[in-house]
Amino acid sequence: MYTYQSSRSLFERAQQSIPGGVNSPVRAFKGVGGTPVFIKKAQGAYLFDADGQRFTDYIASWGPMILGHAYEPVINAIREKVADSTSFGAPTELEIEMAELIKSMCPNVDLIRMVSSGTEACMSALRVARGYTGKNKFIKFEGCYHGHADPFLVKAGSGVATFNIQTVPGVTAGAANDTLTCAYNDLEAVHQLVAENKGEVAAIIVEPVAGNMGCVLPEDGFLRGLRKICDEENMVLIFDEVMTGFRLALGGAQEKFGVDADLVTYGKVIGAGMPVGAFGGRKEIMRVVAPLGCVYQAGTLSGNPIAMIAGYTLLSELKNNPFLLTELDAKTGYLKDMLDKVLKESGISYQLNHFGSMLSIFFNDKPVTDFASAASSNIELFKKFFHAMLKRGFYLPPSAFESWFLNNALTTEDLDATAKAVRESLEEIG
Ligand code: HOZ
Repeated sequence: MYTYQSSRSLFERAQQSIPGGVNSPVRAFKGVGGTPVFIKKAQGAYLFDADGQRFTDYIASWGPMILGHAYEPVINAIREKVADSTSFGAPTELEIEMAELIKSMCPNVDLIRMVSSGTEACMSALRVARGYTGKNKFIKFEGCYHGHADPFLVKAGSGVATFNIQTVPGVTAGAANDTLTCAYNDLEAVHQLVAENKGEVAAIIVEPVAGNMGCVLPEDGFLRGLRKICDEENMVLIFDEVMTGFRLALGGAQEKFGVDADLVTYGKVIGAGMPVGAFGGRKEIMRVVAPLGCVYQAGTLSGNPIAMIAGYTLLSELKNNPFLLTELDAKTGYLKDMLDKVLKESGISYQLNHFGSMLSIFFNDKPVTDFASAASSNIELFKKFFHAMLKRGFYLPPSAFESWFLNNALTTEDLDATAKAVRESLEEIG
C-alpha cells in the first residue's frame, strides 16, 4: 500500500518556492485531493516515487512514452548526442532528417517547423491560419485544450476544466473575443457559428480524439464535416495531434480517420518526452511563415539537437516496426474488455470511452460525447477511485478530465493486475 512519506515533505518544501508546489497545475492533485506523488525515476511501464515505491503508469508523460520509459534506443541516442553540446542556435542536418521523417509518415505535411512545446505549436498554427486567410476569428470546442496561449483559454479542458476556471484572469477580452466555441461533435453549432460570423472565421482547431476532457471520441462524420465546412468557407482546419500524433497511427488521427487537416500540431511525442512541438501542413499555407513570409515565429531552442535525436529515434522505431502500435492497441483493447466486465459487475454507472491506446472511465449513466456530458459525471466517485487505485500502485491521470495513455512496455500481467485493482477499488468505493 502506498505511503506518502517523502512526497508529503517534498510537496511542503515545493510550495515554498514553486506556485502550488508544481510546474503544471494538474499534477498538484487538486482535481483529486491529497498529496501529489513526487517521481524520482521511471523504467518501462513503471514510475518510482521518491521513496522508491512503484506505480504502473497510465499517463505516459501525457502521451509521448509510447514504448515505455527510458526506452533503451532513445536513451542511448541522447547519451551519444549530448557529448556534442546541448544547443547551437544554428541549423543542423538532424532537423532536416526529422522533418523528412515526419513528412514520410504524414503525407499531407509539406513543410514543418519545430518549436519547443505543444502550446507553442498551437499558438503558432493559429497565427499562421490568421495570417494566411487574413481573418481573425476561430472556432474551438468546449473541453478541448490547445495549450495555454491566451486565445485558447476559453472554455478549455485539462487543468482549466479540472479547476473549473470560468474566466482566466490575465487573458484580455481582446485576446478572447475572437475565440468562438461550441460543443464537441456538434456540427450544427459549427454551421451556426460560421453563418453568424460570415467571412470572419480563419480556422477551426480540434483535438481529433479529445484527451483533455477525458477521452472523447469524434462521432461518425464529425471530422469529415469540419473538413467540408472549412473547404466551403475558405477556413483552415487545424488538427491538434499533440496527444494523438504517432500514437493512434504513424500518420496520427489524420490517417486513422482518413481526414486531412490543412495544418497539424504535434507536441512532446516528437521529442520522445523532451520539450518539443511542431506545426506543419500544406505548403501554400506554411509559406507564410518567416523567413519565407511575414508571419513571424522563432525560437532559439527550436530543433534542439538532444530533443531531435530523442524524437527521431522514437519515431524511427515506430516507423520501422509498425507492429508496435498494433500491439499497443491490442493491449489497450484487452484492458478495455476486462475493465468493461469489472465495471459492469460492480453495478456502478459508467461509460468506457476508448480509442487506440487512449481510454477513460466516466462514472456516468449517459454517453460522454462532449464537455457537458463529461462534466455531468460523478467527479466525487472518480476522486475516490483515483486514490483507491493509487494506493494499490496504479498511477491514473489525477483528474476526471484527462485521458489514460497506455504504453507498450505494459505486460499482460500488468494489465491483469490493473483489472484486479479496478475490481478491488470499485468494491471499496461502491
Ligand atoms: N495539460 C496536460 C495534460 N492535458 C498536463 C500537463 C502536466 O501537468 O504535466
